[in-house]
Amino acid sequence: MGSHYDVVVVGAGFAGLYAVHKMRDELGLDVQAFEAAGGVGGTWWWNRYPGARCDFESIHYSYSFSEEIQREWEWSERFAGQPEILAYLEWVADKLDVRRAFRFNTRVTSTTWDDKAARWIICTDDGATCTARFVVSCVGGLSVAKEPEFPGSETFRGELYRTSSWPHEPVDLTGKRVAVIGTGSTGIQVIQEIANEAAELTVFQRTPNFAAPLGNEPVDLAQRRWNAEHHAELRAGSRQHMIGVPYDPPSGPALAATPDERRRIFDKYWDRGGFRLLVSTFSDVIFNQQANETIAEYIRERIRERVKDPATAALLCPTDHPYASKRPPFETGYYEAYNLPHVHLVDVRSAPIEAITPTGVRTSSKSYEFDVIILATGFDVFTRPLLNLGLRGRDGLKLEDRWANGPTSYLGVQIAGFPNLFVINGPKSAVALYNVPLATEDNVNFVAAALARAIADKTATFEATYEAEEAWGRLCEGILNLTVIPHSKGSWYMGENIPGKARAAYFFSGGAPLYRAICAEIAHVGYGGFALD
Ligand code: N01
Repeated sequence: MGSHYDVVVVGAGFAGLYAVHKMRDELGLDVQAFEAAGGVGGTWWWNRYPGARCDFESIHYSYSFSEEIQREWEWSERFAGQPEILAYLEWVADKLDVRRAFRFNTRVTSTTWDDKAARWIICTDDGATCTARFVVSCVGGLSVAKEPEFPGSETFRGELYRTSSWPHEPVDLTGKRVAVIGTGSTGIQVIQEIANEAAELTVFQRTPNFAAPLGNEPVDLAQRRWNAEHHAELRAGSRQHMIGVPYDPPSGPALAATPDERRRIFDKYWDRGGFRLLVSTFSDVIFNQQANETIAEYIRERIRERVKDPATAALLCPTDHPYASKRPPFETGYYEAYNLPHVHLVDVRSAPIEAITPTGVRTSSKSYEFDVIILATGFDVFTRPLLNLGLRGRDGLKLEDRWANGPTSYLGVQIAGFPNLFVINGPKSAVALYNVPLATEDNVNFVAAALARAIADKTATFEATYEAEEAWGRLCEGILNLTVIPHSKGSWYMGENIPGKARAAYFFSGGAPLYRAICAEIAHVGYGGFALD
């Protein structure tokens, strides 16, 4: 057996970097971290596809824990692109000197609880083994690509790329016939970016999406200075907002407004960018299907205005799910791309993709030839990244078996039966509807305080109880059922994008302030719902 550590951290994204800093530099613990990628960045290391960009404003989608980091880093665009976010995370990693805690290009293959010794045994794909008193998973929720259902991808004679493992060297699409499969946030970003580069671009769409303008622009010097001077008040506003960004509160219920008033408010927030259209317009659009239909129809109208061919516009208008019941994407010129003569939209709802062939794609009605195929078909969210750690808890309990009927957790941070394992942004945490860096900081701070308590009390095991987990699951389910989200079809929000995956509440949807207050209260009362032995 190799070395023993206080804590093993897995993952070097936003969560892993902060967790290492917190556990090592603030708690003084002996930390070993592993990362499958060749460097830091997590999502932003892997997702290098053309057009990759964050749709939360960077001034908010960044760490808030350090005065110095906030003061020194300046964002060049309102919604930064992948290269700038990766550069930021690399800069933070150097500033905190956390790289030396990591073994890169090293994947954790099994994580087994040793009941007698009250510690974890961690094996990695380089054949090494170590042990740790605590494991902190920072593997992310959207980090394992969905396995494509189409047979034949290995037979394709052209170039085939997945957005989530895009090559590091430039991919030249000029003069090529390109296919994009998938029109979620990723597909939309790729399509609008490459539409002018490819000779022919064919988009395979199964479900149209409600995309709204991103509203990106460069940040001028005056604004940068203002941001640097006001970050404290911006963060204070973020902490009070349900999605962790200081957006305007909504104007009351849509159903109480006249059609003209609704139009005025939707117009006001339409191109101001980001999630404002959802959270700053009307209070009932996320809860009431009739109210939701008012915003859904508004977006459809705007799509019809922008797409010249009425048949293409009709195909691009979602009609089978409420707005925001699937995670809403944001765009810049996405709909206009379909006005270009060399951009084609293929409906694979009516004629599904049957196979990738040596020369292209075959649907149930036609075969298409391509030089390049890009898969933007999404992720096996929340559960798969944790299952891939090969977790076995008390008495050899496999996480697969524990989660046979869907994921369970207490607060998203612990799983009953898996003592001393902590999860950052796990299933049933608040992260899906919450600005990720702030959600991350909340979870890491909670876990660090829990570890400090366990160490101070000489507690051998810190573990969520089954009862607490069940109650938390019911709360997550109950709040989600108040919203339109369960009316989505095929959304990763409900685990429905993966054939055979359990349909469940995968996250806490009660908003960031409530989540944070519950976590704080639970810590304050001595970690109710956790067994400290
Ligand atoms: O994945 P998705 P994504 N045949 O699951 C289609 C975050 N993100 O990578 O809807 C045909 O949303 C599928 O069709 P359907 C963000 O949280 C953030 O785009 O299942 N099509 C859908 O169109 C986002 O929500 C940013 O009918 C198939 C697409 O593939 C999350 O990542 C940027 C298919 C998958 O869409 C995931 O987004 C990008 C099949 N067999 C992503 N299987 C930011 O800006 C799947 N599809 C921060």
